[in-house]
Amino acid sequence: LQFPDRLNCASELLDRWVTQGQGGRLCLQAPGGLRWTYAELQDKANRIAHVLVKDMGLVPGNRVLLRAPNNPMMAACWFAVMKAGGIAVATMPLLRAKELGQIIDKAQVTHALCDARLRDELAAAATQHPVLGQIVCFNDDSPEGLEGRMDRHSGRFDNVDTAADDTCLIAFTSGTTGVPKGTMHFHRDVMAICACWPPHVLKASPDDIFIGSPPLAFTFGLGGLLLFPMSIGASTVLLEKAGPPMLLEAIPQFGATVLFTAPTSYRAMAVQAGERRIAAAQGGSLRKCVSAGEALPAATRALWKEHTGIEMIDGIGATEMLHIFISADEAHARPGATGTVVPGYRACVLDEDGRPVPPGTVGRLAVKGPTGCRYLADDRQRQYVRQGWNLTGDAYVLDEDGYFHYQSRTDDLIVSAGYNIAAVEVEDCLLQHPAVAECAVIGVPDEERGQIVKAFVVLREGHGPGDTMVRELQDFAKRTVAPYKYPRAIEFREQLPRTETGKLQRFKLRSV
Ligand code: 3UK
Repeated sequence: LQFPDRLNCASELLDRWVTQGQGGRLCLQAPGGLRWTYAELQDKANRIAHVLVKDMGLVPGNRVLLRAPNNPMMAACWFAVMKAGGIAVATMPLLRAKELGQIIDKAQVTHALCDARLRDELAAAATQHPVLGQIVCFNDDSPEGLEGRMDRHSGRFDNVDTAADDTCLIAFTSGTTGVPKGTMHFHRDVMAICACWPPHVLKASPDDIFIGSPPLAFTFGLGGLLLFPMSIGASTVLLEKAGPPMLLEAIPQFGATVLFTAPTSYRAMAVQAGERRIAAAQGGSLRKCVSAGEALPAATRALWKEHTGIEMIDGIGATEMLHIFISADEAHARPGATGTVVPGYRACVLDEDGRPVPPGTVGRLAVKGPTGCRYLADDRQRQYVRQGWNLTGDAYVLDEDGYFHYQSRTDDLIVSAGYNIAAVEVEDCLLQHPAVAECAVIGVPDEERGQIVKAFVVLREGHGPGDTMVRELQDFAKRTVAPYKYPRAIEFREQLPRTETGKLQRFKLRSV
């Protein structure tokens, strides 16, 4: 991949279409009838860039916090920051003042664009962290609100002539271990992810309509729901609330064709749609379904296919790597495997000393490519990157055919009575039982065996917890996988602890 020395990703992803006479193409849609073309999004982003520079005193390199649910103004603000040469620091809508404060402090955030409905927590954080001196809100009718200010500026803006390796984004990890880390990405990294996975694996077309749930503050959502569609001139539907019921409704309503969401969300949609099948896919619009963020259980892949006829596209990505680096398209999907390495990247499986292990052996996943980990002021950089290889913290098995099979997080592998047990395999087995809606498996300390397998289970409607159900699930597991893998302990829950991005927080299960 080659990029010119000077590069601004907003010029490539947004302005290019208008310059090429394609400004009339549909770009963004949202519930309530909002439809913006590429030219309209450009006009908004240009006006916001003027507000940032002229009203708020932004200079290139300043960090701009963005806080909003997935909506078109959030997208316009993101591009405005790029155009003005700022650095976007997107934050999850559910964050509280304390967490926002940590981010403001760590990233030295000086400016913020915020959805007025989420103003309070940010205002509280800013009082504690006066480095953030400039906050302007949108969805706000007052003349001092962003829309009022936009009216007073021009719809034309000359993008700041940024270098390809100027930082344009600081993404915070969703924190499955509890402590968020900031990762820095350049303008060229944004273009690199658009050039790797989408054309080689997703293979969407300019007529596709993207939809999904991950927040734009999560790089899975930023890529899948904004950068990737715009890199090919396609359109995207931004939903502020995108739980399974809303997705089931919105997919047919917008005629969406490409869906991005997490494995649990696919499973919940399939379970909720029940016998009716998923209308969206029954002779309907949906044609590509991408799953990432967590291991995709083979049972969920099978359930989704049974309901929609669609083979899912699984892919592992990481905030540190910006997007997906191992994946497989529909035709090459293998249940139980994440896929093969995405063109542009290299991946291998290493032992504790950093030597490649033979195929079929569990080891640590290492990845190298056009994007990679750059932590902001964090000494964990040394643990993540060794000799140019990014260690994602995942245990994988590489098979003879080049497929990577997810096992667990490296610090999560269950070792019970000398056996290595992959939590996902046990989860996948339990998910095949008709009473199980969701489940999570961890290793808990045990005097005799070192660790034992423990399952947390959410039951489907119409099934009750109790000793009989415990025995039933244990017998089922013993019949389905090697008996030493069966969950010796089972606890029933109403729901499982998850991050805002749908990722299971195993550390919370372990600490009870
Ligand atoms: C896990 C997966 C198995 C894995 C992400 C797509 O999830 C994303 O980024 P995060 O920084 O977490 C990274 C970690 O999540 N993981 C993600 N996808 C899979 N495990 N199968 C998968 N398909 O532990 C990884 O190290 O939150 C995903 C695109 C962009 C992203 N940031």
